[in-house]
Amino acid sequence: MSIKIALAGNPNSGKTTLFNALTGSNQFVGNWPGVTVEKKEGKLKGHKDVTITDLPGIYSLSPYTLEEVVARNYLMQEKPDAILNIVDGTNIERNLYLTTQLLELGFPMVIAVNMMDVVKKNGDTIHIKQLAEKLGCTVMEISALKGTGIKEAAQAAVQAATQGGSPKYHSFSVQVEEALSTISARLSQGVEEKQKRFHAIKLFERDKKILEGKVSASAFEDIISKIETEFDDDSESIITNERYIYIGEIIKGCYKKHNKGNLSLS
Ligand code: BGO
Repeated sequence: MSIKIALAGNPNSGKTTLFNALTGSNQFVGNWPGVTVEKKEGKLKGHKDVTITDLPGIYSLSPYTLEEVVARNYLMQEKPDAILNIVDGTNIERNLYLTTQLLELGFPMVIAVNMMDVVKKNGDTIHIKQLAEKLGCTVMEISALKGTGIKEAAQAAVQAATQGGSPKYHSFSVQVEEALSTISARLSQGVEEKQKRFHAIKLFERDKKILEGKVSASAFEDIISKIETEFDDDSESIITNERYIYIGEIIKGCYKKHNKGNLSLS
């Protein structure tokens, strides 16, 4: 059985270091179809049947940069068996912005919190178990540079891929959730059930590249503008704000900065 694992993370999160450590010289380099963004794939060391695809480094799954579009098209079209999301532990709040969006795609996912050598050296604490409970998926601590925890993280991703299932995702406010359900219900059978939520969020954000040509831009305008009037804000900002509030809550319970002596949001 062949297994496809997508490696996703922010630029500078240590993705290349992890990819190289996991695949060694077993890599193939090319370009993503139609664009000059480099595509790297490799076999997981000791697992001929496991292919790791290194996605471009991105901060979000929005449609604004070529890298974001390449990454999300791959995820939606190729449908990996699992995502290995590398997160920079020294910059965890910012990195979780992408993580929350990846979870909404509905694929099995493992989070590898990287740079743990630096986090520990700084005397900071990340409560990995609580983070896993809050995010509803496996979270492992690693140092890609030192090679610690990486085999275990890869093994966890292989296990998640084999087991299947969807991770949990966070709920937005009641009004937004209602709008997402309505949009979701109106999506055709062309969209796989577990990917409906991601599509509904993107359509709510007026993402023009999602379902391009299949859904008219104005199809959900009535639902979206009703919420915008209620919140006095545009739909994309509503989603972004609610996402950051959720991430702030996670950080409060799971991250402690040494020199602050109290729980930190930064
Ligand atoms: C430089 N721990 C530590 N301490 N550093 C790490 C870890 C880790 O676990 N993982 C990665 N790094 P990329 P993207 C560098 O290149 O893999 C470091 O963009 C330097 N370079 O070594 O490239 C890694 O693919 C000069 O650092 O990330 C790299 O996601 C001085 O994080 C950087 C200091 O890793 C980004 C660091 C000339």
